[in-house]
Amino acid sequence: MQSRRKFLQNTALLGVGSALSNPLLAENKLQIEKDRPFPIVIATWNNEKAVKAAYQVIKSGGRAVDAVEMGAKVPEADPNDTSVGYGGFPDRDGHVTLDACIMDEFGNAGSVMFLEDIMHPISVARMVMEKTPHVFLAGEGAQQFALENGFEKQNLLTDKAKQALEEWRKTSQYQPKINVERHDTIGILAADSNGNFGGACSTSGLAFKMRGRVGDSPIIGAGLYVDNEVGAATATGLGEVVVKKVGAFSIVEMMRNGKSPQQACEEAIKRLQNLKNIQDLQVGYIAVSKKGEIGAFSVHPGFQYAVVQKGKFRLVDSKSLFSEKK
Ligand code: SD4
Repeated sequence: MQSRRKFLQNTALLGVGSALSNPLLAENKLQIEKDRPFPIVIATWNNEKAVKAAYQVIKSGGRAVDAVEMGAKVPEADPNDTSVGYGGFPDRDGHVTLDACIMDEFGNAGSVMFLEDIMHPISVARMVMEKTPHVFLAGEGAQQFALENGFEKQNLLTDKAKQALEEWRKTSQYQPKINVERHDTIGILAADSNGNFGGACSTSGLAFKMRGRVGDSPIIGAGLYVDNEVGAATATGLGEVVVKKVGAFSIVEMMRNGKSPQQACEEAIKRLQNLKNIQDLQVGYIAVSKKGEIGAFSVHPGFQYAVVQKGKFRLVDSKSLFSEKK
């Protein structure tokens, strides 16, 4: 009698053979591949190098979660990016404190917040996801975990960031206003060739924030949310308002209920309208659906997002609630 294993092997071989020998089936398969919107990588702001690095990971057979981790590491290591990792602007006491989170296609999540002296918080967040029973690690505990797992302490405060703090201290006016600082927080979403998602978000948070302040970026559901059945969303801008509206999760839920990513991002921004001072703040959302559709929307003009889809890069100006540049 034929064993079950042998039977499966034979039928698999038969399947491949008939697809290859049937030109119609082979052509169909090619067409399906061509029409597929995946792989796709999309990130907040002009994170061109990051989306390209992430895309490369997928092309080399990596998972979407590997891709977004790699993508987020690009601005984390860039001293000229003043909103993420090394070179990030410090809090008002002169400390660079980092927030990051990551999610994979199985709904796993990991996050670090208020982490100091570690260049790649996104990789620590991934380790929290994969090596601990927890989701969030904060402050000293997050750093201890990182050091125990092979990360090294590094001074992340650059001369440029120090100078910016000194300049700010001349007035010490803390009123987060739109575009007063270069917003470059990276929120990055990816889907591999099979449409499996991953997402990551990494930031040094608001420049000159109070010591201990944590924003939306490491908060699962606020700064980032991935649901492999539906799609993914991420946020940038003033974290306090994103947290209050649980931004990324609300976008994914709206997509689950039938809205396109564009409609969902617009609705999520409109929901900020009942908060006071909306005209003085900036928030940008991006989202991707399971169909590979993209959405983006912001409060004010000036928000851009970077995309690589089927090998092609583009930088897109997001539509916004207000049309006048402030
Ligand atoms: C925060 N959302 O910490 C971040 C800041 C940001 O581009 O996105 N800057 O509130």
